[in-house]
Amino acid sequence: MITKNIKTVIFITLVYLQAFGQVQNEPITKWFSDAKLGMFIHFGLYSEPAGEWNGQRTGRGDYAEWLHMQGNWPYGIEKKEYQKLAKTFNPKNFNADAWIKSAKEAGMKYFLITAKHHDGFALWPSKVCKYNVVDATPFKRDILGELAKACEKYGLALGFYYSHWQDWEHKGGAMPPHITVKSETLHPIVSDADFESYWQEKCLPQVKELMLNYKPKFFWFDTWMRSPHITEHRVDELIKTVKEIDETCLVNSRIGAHIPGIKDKVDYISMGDNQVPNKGEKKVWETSFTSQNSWGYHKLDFKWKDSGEIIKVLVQNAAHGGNLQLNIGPKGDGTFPKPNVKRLKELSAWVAVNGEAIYGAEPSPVEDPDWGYITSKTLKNGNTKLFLHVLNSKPGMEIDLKLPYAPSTSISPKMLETGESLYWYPQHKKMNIVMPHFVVDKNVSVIEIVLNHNIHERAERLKKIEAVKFKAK
Ligand code: JFZ
Repeated sequence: MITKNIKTVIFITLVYLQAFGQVQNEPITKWFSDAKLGMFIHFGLYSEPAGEWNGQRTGRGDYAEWLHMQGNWPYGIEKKEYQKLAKTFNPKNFNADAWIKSAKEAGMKYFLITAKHHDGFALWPSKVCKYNVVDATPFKRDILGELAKACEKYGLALGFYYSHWQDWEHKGGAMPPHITVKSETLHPIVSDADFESYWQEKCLPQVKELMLNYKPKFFWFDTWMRSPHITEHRVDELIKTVKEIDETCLVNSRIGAHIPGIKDKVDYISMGDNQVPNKGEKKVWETSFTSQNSWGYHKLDFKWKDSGEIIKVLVQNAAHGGNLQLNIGPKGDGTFPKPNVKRLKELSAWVAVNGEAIYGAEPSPVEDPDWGYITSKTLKNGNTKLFLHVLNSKPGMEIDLKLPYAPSTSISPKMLETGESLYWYPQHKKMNIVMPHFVVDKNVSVIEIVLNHNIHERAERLKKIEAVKFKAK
């Protein structure tokens, strides 16, 4: 009886250790690289004026969240004037559950929000600075707290955008470079000593507060050009502040975009705004992608991207090992603009059918074809499954898939959505596949191909054989 118990205990311990050991071996970025799709939110005092100030449209760049600097263009708005927006900030229809539910339904695996943007206003009851949603507005609700709860409920990873460099509220926060706005008189150049006081009094304590209060899984810090204030030492200090509380919390490269070797210091790489590269990176990366031109909701900006474009960028990034973070600027009342509601539904329909080709998928060893993009997965038995993402498919159109070797005739390509088997014929190291006569998806139609081997191993072996042959010659 006793030995049996001991045996059971040992058995359970071994199983536990093995499982635990495996979890430990996984890189901390695994969830992020599997995710492929996230929601980015720009929300704050600027959401109500939405790109308009005294009947005038915002200036250069036309970003609604830059109203403080771009309203009354080109001079910017006096701090006292801008900060009055807090007195009327009251997003009555804000519903954290509804936001996160729609993100979940659209296939988003994580959620990122501007905890504090450049204007320095905090969306949580910060003890560090009274310029926040509870102490300074009639709304008096902890927006981040409500969102954190909803993320927990729907299983989305929560992350914060925090403007560590620019802060237009604190006297020591960095101001926009003077080439950007004509604000010399309003905003003098900040000395390093003043910046240091902002850094110690506001930036570091607020980041610590966010870590302790809401346990985010990642941060998105924001610089985009050389700044004398963001030194390597300060970048290290900020990373340490995060990692001391939670080692697994991810940090992005825009914490110090201009610092040499920054990519080695951080967990993931952020592309420039709306930048969709043609090849991958050594580390996991993401593109933050606007729905309109502006990040914050802009009522006079009608450059809405359609869902086809969004889906194409999603598969292009996935094929190169990157994520897409689709930005939404909620309106001043706390609801999503109608065009976003529609696009989220369209995205939701696409991922409901084709999600398998995206989530947890990897780039394939096959180079990008001219008709679209390819992702791949390694199956449990070690074999490879390829997903061909065909853009703008036409009835009966022919596409070719170049393989590292001659294809076996037993391969059977199928449409992922309908299950239709596709006719194809081999030609040297190529499969010529005929698309269905009824277009499955006019944006991105996905074909799945199960190979009876591992394409990476097969390609490696071929390379070695070729090398031996070459030597023999
Ligand atoms: C910054 C912010 O100023 C902007 O308001 C928004 O939050 C966006 C996500 O980030 O703007 C940028 C940042 C980087 C570039 C351009 C604008 N860039 O790399 O070209």
